[in-house]
Amino acid sequence: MNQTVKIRLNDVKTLAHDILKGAGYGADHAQSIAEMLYTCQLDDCQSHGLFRLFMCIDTIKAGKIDGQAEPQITNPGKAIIRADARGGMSLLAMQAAMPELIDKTREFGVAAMAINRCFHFSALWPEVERLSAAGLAAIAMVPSHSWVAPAGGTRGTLGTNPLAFSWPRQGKMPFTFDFATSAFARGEIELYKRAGKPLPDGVAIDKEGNPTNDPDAALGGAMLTFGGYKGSALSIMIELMAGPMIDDLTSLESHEFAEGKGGAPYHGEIVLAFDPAQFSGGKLAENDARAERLFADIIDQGARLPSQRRFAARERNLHRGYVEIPAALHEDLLALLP
Ligand code: NDP
Ligand code: PYC
Repeated sequence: MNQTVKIRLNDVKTLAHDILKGAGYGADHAQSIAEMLYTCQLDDCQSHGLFRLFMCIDTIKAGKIDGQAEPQITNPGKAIIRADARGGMSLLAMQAAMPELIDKTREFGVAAMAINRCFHFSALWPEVERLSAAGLAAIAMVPSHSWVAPAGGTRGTLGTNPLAFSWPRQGKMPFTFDFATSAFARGEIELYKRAGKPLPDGVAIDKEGNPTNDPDAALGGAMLTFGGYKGSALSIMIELMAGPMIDDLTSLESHEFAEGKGGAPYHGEIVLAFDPAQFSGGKLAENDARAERLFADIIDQGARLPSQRRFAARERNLHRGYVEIPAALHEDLLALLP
């Protein structure tokens, strides 16, 4: 970051909330979106923090979202919870169904939540981390828009399709990771564009299918998956599990639905939760200790666990009472205020 601005923690939520309300989101949606943006900004997740307000506003402007939608929660199967966002942003539906997902997982050992008919702009780690705070392991997956070429392909078919996992640890922050199955998240490429920086190799191809380091050419061409055919296969799995399996759209279909009008993708999300206590054969403490041995062996080598940067940022920002964002971003956000 070059020039930065410090924003006090409470002001992060207020700024986001006021922009969202002013743009036409209902009070509950504005509150849940602002909370998510604050949570990400607190952890210095720049690509899905306050920066994502632009996508939220573009979504309203595109005219397809219902900014007042009230989610509806149903139980199509014993351990399945369906949270129908009914054409609104995903977060209110997710929040409404989360307590039931936790209860069902404790009851059955395994449970799944399908969020349907939602616009989706956010990071997934806050959702799986919340489940780990309740002592559960969790996986969350979501498609997006068909910006990403399959390995060996030349045009966008897959979404940036993030995969998040979290594992509860006694008395410690959970083991959590959350990443796009594209080499870069779309939001990260947009940040490179804003900063006028070239992309590293291996992130995207241009419209003609040639490798490119130019963010504009990447956004107009196709993104690449991480890890070649391995990331590509994981991304296809996410399309299937969070698309047709839960009776919702693939990234291709979401892209078509948008009709080039911009804003957040519209599709579904799946969250799977597991209760380690019920798998443990009565040896939860012993099994937890074995998991801790695994983490210790990783850390002993000087490697770091995923999310450590994030947890450190959270602690630092909470301690000092503010977050720092680029001054140019702050200026552009202020211009969104009603
Ligand atoms: P990153 O590449 O920034 O990070 C991926 C994960 O890897 C993080 O958990 C990170 O931990 C960890 N990590 C990074 N470096 C190391 C390292 N050296 N050793 C161990 N772990 C490491 O993620 P992306 O840019 O791919 O995704 C960013 C966010 O974008 C995600 O939260 C994702 O959910 C969101 N997203 C949302 C989409 C949507 O459709 N809703 C689509 C695509 C992405 P740490 O944070 O501590 O560095
Ligand atoms: O960064 O790829 C991304 C993204 C897509 C939808 C929300 N974020």
